[in-house]
Amino acid sequence: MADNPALEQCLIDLHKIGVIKFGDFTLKSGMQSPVYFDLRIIVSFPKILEKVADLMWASAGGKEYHHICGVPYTGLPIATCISLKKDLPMLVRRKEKKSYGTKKMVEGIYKAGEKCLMIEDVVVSGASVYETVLTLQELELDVTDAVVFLDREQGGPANLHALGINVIAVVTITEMMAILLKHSRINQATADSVIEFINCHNETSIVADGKATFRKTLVQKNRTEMSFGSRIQTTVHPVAQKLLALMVKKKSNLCVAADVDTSAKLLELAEKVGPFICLFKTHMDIIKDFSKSTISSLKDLAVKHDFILFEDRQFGDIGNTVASQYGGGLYDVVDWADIVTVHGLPGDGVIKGLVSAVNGQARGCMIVAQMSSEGSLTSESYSKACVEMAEDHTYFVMGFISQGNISQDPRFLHLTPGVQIEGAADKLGQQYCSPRSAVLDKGADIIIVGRGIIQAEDPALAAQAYQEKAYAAYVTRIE
Ligand code: 5BU
Repeated sequence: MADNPALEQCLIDLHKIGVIKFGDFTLKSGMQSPVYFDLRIIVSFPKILEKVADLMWASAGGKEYHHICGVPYTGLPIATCISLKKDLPMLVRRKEKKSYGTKKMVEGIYKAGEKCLMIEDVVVSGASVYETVLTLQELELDVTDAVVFLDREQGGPANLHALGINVIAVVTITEMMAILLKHSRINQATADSVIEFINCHNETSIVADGKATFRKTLVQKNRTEMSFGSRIQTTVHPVAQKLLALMVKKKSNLCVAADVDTSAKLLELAEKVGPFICLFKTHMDIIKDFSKSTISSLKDLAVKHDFILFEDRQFGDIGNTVASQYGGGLYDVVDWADIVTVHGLPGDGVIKGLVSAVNGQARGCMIVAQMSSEGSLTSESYSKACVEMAEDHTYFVMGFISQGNISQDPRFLHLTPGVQIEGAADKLGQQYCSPRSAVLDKGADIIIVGRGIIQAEDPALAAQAYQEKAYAAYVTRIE
């Protein structure tokens, strides 16, 4: 990047006043970050606010606009500053609709077709910019350009570009680190840790109307209308991507519930059903002779037959407790299970707790949003809250254990237990439906089958039958 003394001085000032912070931060999403930007505080430093506004206006490239609009909240004072200096009328979009009066979402005077420039402080996924742009576009304003001060290089400009919005950033996080390093504001190790973090978390997506936005095209579709293959590009979750690819390759949307009680039975079952499944679900605490070697043999079989390990641990305690349960104890689940189940009941601390125990591995979870058992207490509003929790934590949550189509967002897999070809119920409250009904009526992407397979005379043959029925139902669904 060419030398830009004004930008360099501005970044030094921002660092001095504490806008740019280094350390260990938990972001709104629960993600741990070594860097944090708090541009909100620039309202206390008018001279620095003015410098930020000047740099942003200079980056805007001299196009003509009728209006300027800041994304609430930090974009607002910056837009106000530019508005005053450039005599450019402002529009203000409310964060929440007023419950009285005109109920207008946008304050200011405008006409359809007028051009408006968006102003935002930091772009991560671009979701906030997009939300504001959508409101303005609904009012028939012409909004295609956004200027942001900092691009965190986590996919925001690409996401917005896919939705027809150009983003100009004053500075990227890489450039910012280089400038702070050049002026000895930080050391090499700090700069490296930030760059490494960005490299590991460089993809996000925007969900528009509950549907994920394709990065490469503008097509938006419902989950149940989409093929597993086309859903790969809608998610940035590494385990979800791997699972969807594996489901396509093996033509399998079958998960076996390996509810057996010894290591030998577990491994024998994995060997037999391995070729027909995408997921091998365990309740490891049922195994009487559990040991590290059970896990190492199971991992070998997962590689041999290409399936993913899924511990149905149903974490349901406070974050601090689940962190210890997940990453320690006899089972050390985080070490070997690619996916675990978790209850939404404790609130999102349970997700944050699990995430805190993940040490660089690709790991994910399914939220138990609905249960198959008779009299289950999972109400509609509870399931809805689980979906909201998933939407807030897409870097860890891959989907749901469900009994119905609770989300059309193609990123979220729906896994449905309580499936048997015959059998309607057991004596302890389990309720069954057929593989076809699970996929077509209940919106399952993956069916979970335990006793229907493990108690069959020939589990391999049974697994093959379930695989074929569930996959055929899925093919019917997307046709
Ligand atoms: P079955 O033998 O097919 O009934 O086994 C179903 C499996 O799915 C078993 O491991 C249960 O623990 C698991 N399960 C379930 O049946 N229903 C639920 O709502 C949830 C899990 Br959550």
